[in-house]
Amino acid sequence: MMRIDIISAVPDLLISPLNTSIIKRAQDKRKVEIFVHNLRDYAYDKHKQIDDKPFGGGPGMLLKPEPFFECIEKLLSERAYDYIIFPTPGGKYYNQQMANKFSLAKNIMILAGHYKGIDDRVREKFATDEISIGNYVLTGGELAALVIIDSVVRLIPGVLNDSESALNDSLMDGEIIEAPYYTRPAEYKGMKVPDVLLSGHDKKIKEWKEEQSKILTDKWKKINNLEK
Ligand code: 6GU
Repeated sequence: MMRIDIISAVPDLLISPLNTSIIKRAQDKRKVEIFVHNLRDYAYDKHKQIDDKPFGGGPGMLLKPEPFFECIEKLLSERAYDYIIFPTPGGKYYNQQMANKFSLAKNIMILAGHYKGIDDRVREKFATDEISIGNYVLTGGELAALVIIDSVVRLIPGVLNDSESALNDSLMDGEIIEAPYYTRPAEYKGMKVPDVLLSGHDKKIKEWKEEQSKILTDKWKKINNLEK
């Protein structure tokens, strides 16, 4: 079973999403176990302080190194980690290939910063993979951690059922956009489901899906300035 440990100053941002829907089901099925560690539990000074002002000035507060070191070193004393992921806007842009790589791991640790970030010695000492989830700024690494966990857990064998994983076929490398899907009613507010999907003609349906997929993939490449 895969094990994921997340260290965070704001564990409430993580708890509910990790105990909902497919990620919850994956844990219930013993495909993955996920532990959220509250940074404050590792603040050993009398005021349980986890943040402090940055040296050199500037706005905002930084997470202090000691609680991270305490928590990380405790975890490292218990098992080896394949990856220690550090979500940061300065990291490598996350993609499906990276999710595929992480999904083969036994043990993963994720260090989620908040406020202005974490004292940089934590990254320097422990991070194996620095990851950004896109060109915009979040309030902390927690949402990025959830994105990474969701994309990794769904790849673990036995997590998705057949109908869920069929969606996955052509998306293996995240480079093909699938044809649109419709369900009943066949007409809603004057908007009709494409006739071919109601025809029962398997070969024509397959051809239509391939054609739509190509159109949407070309459009996706164009609006994102990818090749061609
Ligand atoms: Cl990983 N963290 C933060 N704080 N902002 C981000 C990000 C990560 N990726 C994109 N923006």
